[in-house]
Amino acid sequence: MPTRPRPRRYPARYSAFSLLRHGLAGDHLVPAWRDRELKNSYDVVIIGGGVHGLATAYYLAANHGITDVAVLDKGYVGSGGSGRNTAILRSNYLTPEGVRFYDRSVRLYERLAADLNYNVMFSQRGHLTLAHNDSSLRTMRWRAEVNKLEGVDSEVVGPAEIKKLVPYLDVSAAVRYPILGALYHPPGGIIRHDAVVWGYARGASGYGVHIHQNTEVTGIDVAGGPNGRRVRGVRTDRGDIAASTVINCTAGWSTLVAEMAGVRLPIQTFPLQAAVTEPVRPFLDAVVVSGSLHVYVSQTDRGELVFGASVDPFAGYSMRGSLEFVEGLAGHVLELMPSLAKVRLLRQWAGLCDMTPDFSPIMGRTPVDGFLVDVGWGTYGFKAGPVSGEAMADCVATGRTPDIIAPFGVERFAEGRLLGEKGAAAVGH
Ligand code: PYC
Repeated sequence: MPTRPRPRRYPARYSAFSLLRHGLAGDHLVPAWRDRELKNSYDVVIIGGGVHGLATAYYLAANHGITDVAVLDKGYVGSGGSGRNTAILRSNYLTPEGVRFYDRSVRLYERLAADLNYNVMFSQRGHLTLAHNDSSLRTMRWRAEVNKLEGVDSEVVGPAEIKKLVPYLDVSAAVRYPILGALYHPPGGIIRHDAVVWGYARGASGYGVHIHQNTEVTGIDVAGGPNGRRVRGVRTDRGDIAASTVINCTAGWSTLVAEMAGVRLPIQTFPLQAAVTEPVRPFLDAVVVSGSLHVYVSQTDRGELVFGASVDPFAGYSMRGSLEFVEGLAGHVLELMPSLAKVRLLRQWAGLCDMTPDFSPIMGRTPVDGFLVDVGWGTYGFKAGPVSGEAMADCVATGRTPDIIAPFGVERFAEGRLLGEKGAAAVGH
């Protein structure tokens, strides 16, 4: 059992006087993580500097003492899906395997600020998935029962309870999409997504992990081993790196990276757009999702309304916003909350979602020895960051696939053991 390395200490708490002293002295700009020389060999190379890659690096170091680890990102940390999502956390999934997995993530998120000594601003304000017709209501009941059996707090509530939780929703019958009920999930909420990324980066770096931004992987070396398929390292635009373990933690480019190692994945990539308004007075506490209207809304602590929808109808790699999206989104939001008609949108953006046929991720070992994947995150990747990092780190350190991710192996597609999560994956896709 390796002894746990001690993380480098960073200034943690300030009194009012020390804050003033640091502010005046200008010595408060301690970088959250260190820049290091790129070595030509590491024990573990992680491709992708988003929440999944950084959490994996952090738990490898913190839980297993494995610190000879490099996280490579072709851009800057959090520049992919981790900085482009709508920051919603929840565990009210449909399959028992999914519920258990995301519940572990919510629990890790609940203690993340303390674990990382970094304020990630997790606000468990409750999550409501509205049902506008009988079939949605049936799915909500189904989800509530599976959630309860797995110990997750979810229940179906009626219009009167919804009105108490979100007074600005029109729950009368006199609307085009009447609200018949909702799946209410009190532990759900929102988090400051970039703080999570920075916190993990800082934590991992404190243990000695190397984080290399602007370092693009251009190839993966595979040779030798019992079946001629053993990973040897990666090629990058800054030189070759030897490694006996390489983990693909990318989103958007996961199939292209896996193909570099000769692994084909059943994934198609779609853009997902989102938008944010000017700040308005706090009026919306819970996160509100409507599958039928393809929309979800939350209000940040600064007062902005964050809106998202389902993925674009065509596969692609574009990360530009479109007018069609904003038009559709505005129409759907106004069906739910007509009083927002005068609120102005400030920004819109897109991220890339790697969709699998069953709307569940692909995690664990692959037919290439030493090459692991943590991919296929569709529209649900950010909420799974902590549990994925913890499980992938266990998988590398112990050589065994942890039970919590065993259902998500890539072999399920060949074996016909799909894990259908479509009924609980974001909004209707
Ligand atoms: O699965 O909760 C979700 C979600 C929100 C935004 C995209 N996906």
